Amino acid sequence: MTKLKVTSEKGFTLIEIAIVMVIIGLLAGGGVSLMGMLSERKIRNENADYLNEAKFALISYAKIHGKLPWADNTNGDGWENNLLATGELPYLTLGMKPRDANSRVIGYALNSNLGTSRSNSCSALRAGLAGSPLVVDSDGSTTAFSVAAVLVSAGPKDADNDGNVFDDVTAGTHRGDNRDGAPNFIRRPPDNTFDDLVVYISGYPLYGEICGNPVLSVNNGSAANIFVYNITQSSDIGLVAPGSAVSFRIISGEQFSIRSAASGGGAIVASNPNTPITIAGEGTLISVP
Ligand SMILES: [Ca+2]
Ligand SMILES: [Ca+2]
Ligand SMILES: [Ca+2]
Repeated sequence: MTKLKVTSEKGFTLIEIAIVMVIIGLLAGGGVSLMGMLSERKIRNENADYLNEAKFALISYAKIHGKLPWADNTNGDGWENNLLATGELPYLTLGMKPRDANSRVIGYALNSNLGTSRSNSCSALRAGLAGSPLVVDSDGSTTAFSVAAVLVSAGPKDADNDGNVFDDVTAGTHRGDNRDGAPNFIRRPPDNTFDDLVVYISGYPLYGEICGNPVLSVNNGSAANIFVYNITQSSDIGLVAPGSAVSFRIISGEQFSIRSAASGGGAIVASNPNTPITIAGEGTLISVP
């Protein structure tokens, strides 16, 4: 008869248990930091989406009103404050949700020539934007350039530790300050001392969205030739004979007058509406009685 042989299983030694505990600890720690990174990435993506949403709301607002809204001041009521060019996004004026994924209202600045009317906006855009807001984009040169509007999400923290959630860059080739855009705003990838997100609206695309190529029609009910003079380009766009009507396709944002002689000569002829006039966006009829 065969006897069953009983063997005793050896347990884990203390050292083995300690090693396993250390490995579990390392894995858990890594998991926590991985979770942290994923959640930071998620918040950053949400902020980028929110900025783009605000950008397109601004463009649509400008299409309808021919102007960008003014900024909201730090009273945070969400409504634009007349003539305020740098402040916070007027989220109620735009009908948007108020805050980014870090629960902050985003910074907003516009070129002040774009805050009043379609003809002023198109005139400024036609001429080429100048002045603030200026942006230095680290994807390009160190030269600051003028934009129609800029939007800044301060990101999760005051990364440069200067007491303001918006960050500035005072060293290196690409510098700027997102607190107030003075001397310029700065767009660049995040690092240990900078975590703001910046998007901007350039002038020429906005011109394409809100200005178009309107038609200027001129009716001449008088007994003399009249001359349609383009003041912006210092040249006649045409002559309208007595009793006739002529339509011209023009460049939005340019200024015109009706003259009694060629090349801006003679006198301004009385008309309805009177000239000089800046024409933008929509077709316009000028009648000379
Ligand atoms: Ca306000
Ligand atoms: Ca920041
Ligand atoms: Ca800061």
